[in-house]
Amino acid sequence: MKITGIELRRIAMPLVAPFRTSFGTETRRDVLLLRVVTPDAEGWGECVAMSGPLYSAEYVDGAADVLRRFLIPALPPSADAYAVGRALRPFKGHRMAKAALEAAVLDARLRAADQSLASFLGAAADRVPAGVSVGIMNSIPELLDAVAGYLEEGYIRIKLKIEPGWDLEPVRAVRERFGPDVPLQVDANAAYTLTDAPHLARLDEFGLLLIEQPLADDDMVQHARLARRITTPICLDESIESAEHAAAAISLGACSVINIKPGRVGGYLEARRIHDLCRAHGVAVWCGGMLETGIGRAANVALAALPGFTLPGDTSGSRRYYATDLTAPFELRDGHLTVPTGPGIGVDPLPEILDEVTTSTEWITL
Ligand code: SMG
Ligand code: MG
Repeated sequence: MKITGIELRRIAMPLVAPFRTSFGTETRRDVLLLRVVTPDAEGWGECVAMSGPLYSAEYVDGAADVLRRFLIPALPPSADAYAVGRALRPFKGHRMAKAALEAAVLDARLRAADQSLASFLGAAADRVPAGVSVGIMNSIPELLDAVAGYLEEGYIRIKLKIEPGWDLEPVRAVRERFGPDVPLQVDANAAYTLTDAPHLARLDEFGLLLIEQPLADDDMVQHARLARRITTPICLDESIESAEHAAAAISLGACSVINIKPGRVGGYLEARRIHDLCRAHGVAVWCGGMLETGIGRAANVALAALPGFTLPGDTSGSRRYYATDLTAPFELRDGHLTVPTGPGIGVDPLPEILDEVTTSTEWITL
């Protein structure tokens, strides 16, 4: 399949409310979209890098730069998604940029072949449970209101963002108000160190599904030590950038659960490899989120339908973040999102909305 050219399109999407984590507050999502054009079909990819290098080293201007200077020029003239991965391998890092390019090529290929991404990846379900990630709030009452609203909408798992000073109290308050049966987990985004182990052990009594990325990204060994000192299962997010990292984490005992984000690991193909590896080792996985628009969300929902995704993901409805999504909105039905069945990712950006939110476009001829 010959690629004629690729469009880099930057869009700015206002969030319905600020989203605060241990590393910062987002009020607007600055997204890079890729549109791969071939004679037979077009494909879309969403780059999940944030505006600044705070979640990880990548950031959206950096992703656009490496794509135009190195990654896109390295594409073979006629590429399938596997060939994209091979062609990009010499370039270190920049997994979110690589993932977006591979996703756009894969989408174009699948649309041309009239196959859905879900069926290509090996999906086993036609809907996936919806979880929601709840940011750090200014007060406990504000948090309880937010959680109440999400439970009313039908979310079947709640994740609370935590940081030192906002951990035991919010978890205790949510448990007291909503009871012990609400599936509840926390995400620290690497805000603690191993010296906090006694404090983190105080979360044990709350029956959490897991604690996500308590320690620094590169602290695999210390996560293994922490795992022996707390009973809450440890889930890694930022630490896992490849199937090799996942294998290392599993053999070290650094985690018993992995959050799979296709952007963080370099694409949907690597995400599937991690899924397969974890499944073979009996390690549960779930699909993470990076505040995706409908484009990235559609692809994540397809991935989350694979059989090893046994925990609810950060697969929320569009309106969790966006009053108006780029595509037809994802909506909860009985606490679930429906897996798209159309060719490729199965959704298209709505042209008028896309134009409204676009801040720049750039065309690269191949
Ligand atoms: O898409 O619902 C979503 C975001 C879920 O909490 C979420 N993502 O560490 O898992 C994580 C964070 C990373 C993005 S924070 C700006
Ligand atoms: Mg996380």
